[in-house]
Amino acid sequence: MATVVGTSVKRKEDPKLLTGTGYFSDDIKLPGMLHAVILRSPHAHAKIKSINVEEALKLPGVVKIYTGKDLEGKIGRIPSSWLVPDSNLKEAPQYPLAIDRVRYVGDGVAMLIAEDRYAARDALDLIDVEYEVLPPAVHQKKAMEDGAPLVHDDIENNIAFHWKAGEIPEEVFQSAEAVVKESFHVQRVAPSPMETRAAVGQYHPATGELTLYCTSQNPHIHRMVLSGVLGISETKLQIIVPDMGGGFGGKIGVYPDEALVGYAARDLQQPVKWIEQRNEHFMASNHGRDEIIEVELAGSRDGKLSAIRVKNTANMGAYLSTMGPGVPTIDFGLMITGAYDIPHASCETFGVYTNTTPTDAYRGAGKPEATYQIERIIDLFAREIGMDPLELRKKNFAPKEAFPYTNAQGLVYDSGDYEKPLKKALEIIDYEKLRKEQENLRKEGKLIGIGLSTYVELCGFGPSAVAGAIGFQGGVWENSTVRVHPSGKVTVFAGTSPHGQGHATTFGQVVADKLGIPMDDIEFVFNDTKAVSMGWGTYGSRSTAVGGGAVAFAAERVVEKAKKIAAHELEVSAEDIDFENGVFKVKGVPGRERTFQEIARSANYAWNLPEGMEPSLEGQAFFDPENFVYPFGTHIVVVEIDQDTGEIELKRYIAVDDVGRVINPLTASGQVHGGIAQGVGQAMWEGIVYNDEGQLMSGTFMDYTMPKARFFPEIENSFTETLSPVNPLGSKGVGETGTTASIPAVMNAVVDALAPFGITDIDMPLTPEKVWRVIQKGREQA
Ligand code: MCN
Repeated sequence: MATVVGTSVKRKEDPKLLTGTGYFSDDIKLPGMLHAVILRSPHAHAKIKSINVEEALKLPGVVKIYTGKDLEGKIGRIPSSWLVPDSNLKEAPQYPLAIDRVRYVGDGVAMLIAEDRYAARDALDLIDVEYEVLPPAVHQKKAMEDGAPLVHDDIENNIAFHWKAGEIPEEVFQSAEAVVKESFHVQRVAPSPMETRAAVGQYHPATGELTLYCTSQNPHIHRMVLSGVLGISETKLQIIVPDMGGGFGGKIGVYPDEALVGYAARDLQQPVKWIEQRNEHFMASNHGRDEIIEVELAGSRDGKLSAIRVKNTANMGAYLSTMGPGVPTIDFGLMITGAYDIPHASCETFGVYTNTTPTDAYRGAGKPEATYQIERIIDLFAREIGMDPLELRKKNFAPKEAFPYTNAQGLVYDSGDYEKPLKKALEIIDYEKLRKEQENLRKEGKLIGIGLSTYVELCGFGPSAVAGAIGFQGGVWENSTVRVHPSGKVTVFAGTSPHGQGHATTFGQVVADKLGIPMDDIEFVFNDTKAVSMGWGTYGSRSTAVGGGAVAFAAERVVEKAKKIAAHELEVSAEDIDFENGVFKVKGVPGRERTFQEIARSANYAWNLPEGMEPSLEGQAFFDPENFVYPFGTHIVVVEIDQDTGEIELKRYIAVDDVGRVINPLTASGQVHGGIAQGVGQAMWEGIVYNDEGQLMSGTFMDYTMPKARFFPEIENSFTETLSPVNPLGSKGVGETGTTASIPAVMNAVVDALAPFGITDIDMPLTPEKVWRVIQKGREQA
């Protein structure tokens, strides 16, 4: 049997999704199920003077209304799970419902439970809340100023944390031949998965157990955190994640809503369902990014970079969310040198409370921001010294011979060969020719731009010791059990939490190769904390590198034991057995063999096992890798700008990514495509906007522009393979590479197109109006 790893197997997950037979949270219908809705604050900042629920309670079908005061002392606060050390971090308490003050538009004020969803919505309008509106702090820089309104009274200047990494001797900048500076705003965006958040709670009075079905990227983290919030033993709380329509980081967080649903189900001893509405998603699900990044890059006039100094002022919103603090610090600050061997680096990050929705991880989490600033500033440096940005990049790449390479911030990049994907991308696009064409077209007055991004990103979270050192309140290892049934069919239990990535397909390929059985003989169990012993979830593109590693090791354990059984039956020692394509063969004796299925039956019947061997055939592995993984690559974008309308056309998009061993080129390409769509979305269209009163101005898809397929050219994506030494598959993550690489590639292309007007920077998103205005200004100055 040929190996299936490395081949484009179609996704096993798709048939049910394409035929509408998936099973999502809103498909759950339980006997006697009630419906919850949340009353949310219309104000960014206000005191709650009174809440009158009398009229609402009178409406037929209304069962119960909880306010923050009702729940005081009965339910715990929602903690952040990333307490970044040495940052003077001040975590303000977040209660599932606001008690006396609301701190952002969307903050929960009351939960109403009714017999049906419509009665619940109608009744919500009858709750009468008297607010005293307070001045809000909205923009992070202003929120830090003396005298700015305080989001939490005891947190001075709204500073949630102040973190620093790296020192640069002052003379490095003073003596540099060239220094460029720029300030970039990586704007706030909304993850916008197809399925909004949801939770269904079911309490079992006989056992005291609570089952919570919910949208989560990490069910075991939800169990760990919510058992604390709800005061219930982890053994009595089961989290099940049904099919889930995407997450993109927005469903890592443990939110008040899930805790409230669990609380109500237990309190009322009746199932309770809550489904987030799209407008709630815009205001009450964590946003991503919103970081103001000030960068200085120093180097020589012949293009050798010497130092990078960065200050990041991050808008954390009203509370520190589950992973929030780690994003603009560890994830961002340790990656500011990108793929380049820059000897000196320092990063200072302020996390600032504001009266806005909390921010957390969004596809890439810190790495798109880190890549954005370095890939943009390196283009500016190239312009300053009059060098082709491509040449400057090549000159400063961390050299292939230096791997494992330690960057200036102390991270050890596992493996890399940055020239390899660059070379391939340049060949695909024929860079020299393209530059000439651009020159000619410019003469004709056309605005053509070419943008590059030669990125590296950190992902594959593990090892756990590092997680502890950086303040993450948990481990990052993975677990898998491979259970072989008497028939030889296999069930694999895994701790990752797929929600669109296709783990059943890719992990299935790994197990099929290891056991030599067809993929159709392998079933998976994910996303159930009772069935799967432990797991740390799916985010940070860690599932293939870490979870896939655990699956591979667990399968190897099965083979190890099966080999011993085969050897016993064939009356030879285990060393004399070869295992190939699902058959255990005695070396050099054709025909003396046992199939995997025969051994599965032997192991389970246990009639004739080697002395002292336990029955059954099952392997479990816990894998804590020795390091993160660092995928890299080159993306090249060509754009043309319409001078009269400011509209940008993406003419070509070339992506060459190196994610170590590619398990499935089809699904990996799908990940690259999706990632690019979201990165280009950030560069060109998306943006969460608050006005100065803290009102959300982009709270629907009418005001928040999502990328659409027709906006894109065909994405020409391919891979190079530089294996990772830190996991058994040699694989690195691919889930976020497209997002990380695409944002600066597009922006560099657009700035390049606008170069004839002397433009060196432009803010995201690139709305036609903004681009048009920049062109007009450029024309006036020319
Ligand atoms: N893969 C591969 N070879 C590799 C690496 C990955 O073939 N060397 C393929 C596999 O099919 C694997 C998939 O790519 O299942 C993603 O693997 P990986 O990069 O390990 O990422 P995770 O599975 O941990 O997924 C997380 C990542 C992140 S962080 C976000 S955000 C994201 C993403 O994946 N959110 C997604 N992709 C998403 N895709 C969908 N459909 N929905 C989301 O919410």
